[in-house]
Amino acid sequence: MPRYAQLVMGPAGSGKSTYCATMIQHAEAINRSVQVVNLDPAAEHFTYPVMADIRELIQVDDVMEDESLRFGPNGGLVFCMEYLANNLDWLEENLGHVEDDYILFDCPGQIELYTHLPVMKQLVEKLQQWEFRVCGVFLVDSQFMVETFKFISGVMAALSAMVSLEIPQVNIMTKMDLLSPKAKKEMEKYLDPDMYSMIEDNSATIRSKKFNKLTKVICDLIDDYSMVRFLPFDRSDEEGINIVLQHIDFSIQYGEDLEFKEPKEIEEDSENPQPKDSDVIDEAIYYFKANVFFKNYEIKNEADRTLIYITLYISECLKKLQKCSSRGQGEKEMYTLGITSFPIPGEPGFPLNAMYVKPANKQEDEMMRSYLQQIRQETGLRLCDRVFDSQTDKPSKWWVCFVKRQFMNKSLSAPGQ
Ligand SMILES: Nc1nc2c(ncn2[C@@H]2O[C@H](COP(=O)(O)OP(=O)(O)O)[C@@H](O)[C@H]2O)c(=O)[nH]1
Ligand SMILES: [Mg+2]
Repeated sequence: MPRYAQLVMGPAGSGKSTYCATMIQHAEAINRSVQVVNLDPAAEHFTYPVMADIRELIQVDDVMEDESLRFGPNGGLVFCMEYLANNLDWLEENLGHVEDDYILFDCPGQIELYTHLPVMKQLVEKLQQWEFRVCGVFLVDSQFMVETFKFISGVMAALSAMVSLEIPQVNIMTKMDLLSPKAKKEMEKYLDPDMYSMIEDNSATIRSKKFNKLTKVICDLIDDYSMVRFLPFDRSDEEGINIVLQHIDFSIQYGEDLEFKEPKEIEEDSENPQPKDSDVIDEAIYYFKANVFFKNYEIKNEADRTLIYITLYISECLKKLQKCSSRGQGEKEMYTLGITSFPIPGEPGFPLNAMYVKPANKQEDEMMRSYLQQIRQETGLRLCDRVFDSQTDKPSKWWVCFVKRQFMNKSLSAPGQ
């Protein structure tokens, strides 16, 4: 069974330790076990519990005070990391041999560790030998990224780590909560970097023509190969944190063993039996599989049409439920979505007009509307049963799998597309 690791990197003060603390809290909230190892010999305080701390092996103050070494803070730190690389048995011992564990490594901020020194690479190789799947998580402070020049410098630092470590890497812009609304708006273009337009926007601030040209070429290259993308990170935004975690989990294939089960397997799963007297709503939830459903679906009768309607509605519900952290909140959202005015067959906006016959008169119209509304309400409630664990009120295992799957498959495609 593999083990999973995030190597949390980035310049000093970019928010690595805060990121680790936030992730630990988030993991707790969604019932996942995640632990942290502090690898920063100069760390003074952090707010998370550690499973291992490099300062038990070596302290940067001791190195700096050593008469024979006479290091400054930077040199001292690099010395400590090299010392770690030469004493990786210490780390192995502290990590133990727990299968399936998930560990964040809170690394130091010396940028040279990620650009040209071999220490981090040695660490990665060792972790891989110990059966860890490692994802690099490179943080940059959004405060320093609001201008094109600074953004490019952040991109290059992230790229440098990517190239030297040769592992999947997720890049993150931290401290999004500190940005003014205007800066946040400005930041949007950096999060989905259409580098061309950025350069056009800022060309007045670029003085040298040659420099302008070089910057443009670098941007084009990065853009063409989609090499560096950033995800926003705001420690107060649960949903955003979850998206970051999903990206990372996806890159190291965390939870492969929790994959979606085929309906037959679920039937055999005694914890999750399909209700004996199930109706079309249960069936739709039961067979709901993002992206697969419509492509190969042949409509045979009215029940199939209902099934398709419910399936589309399920995907709407799930988008809402993704933002809910408790069953109570979920039920409220589902109620609102269920009664919100919605189109029925024959009306513009109904997604399946080609497949449905519109009501022949006012009476049929009303009946159809009330039938669909009942279906919507009931579907929403039953989804809450699946999405929230009845004992913990937290998102269920099924839901965690689903979100992951959804992330991989993008959104549901409509019929005929
Ligand atoms: N407002 C805000 N402050 C943050 C955030 N992340 C980090 N900080 C602050 O930035 C400083 C440096 O953070 P720290 O996690 O110690 O950075 P590290 O050196 O990369 O480990 C601390 O004062 C944190 O409180 C964030 O998301 N929002
Ligand atoms: Mg730190």
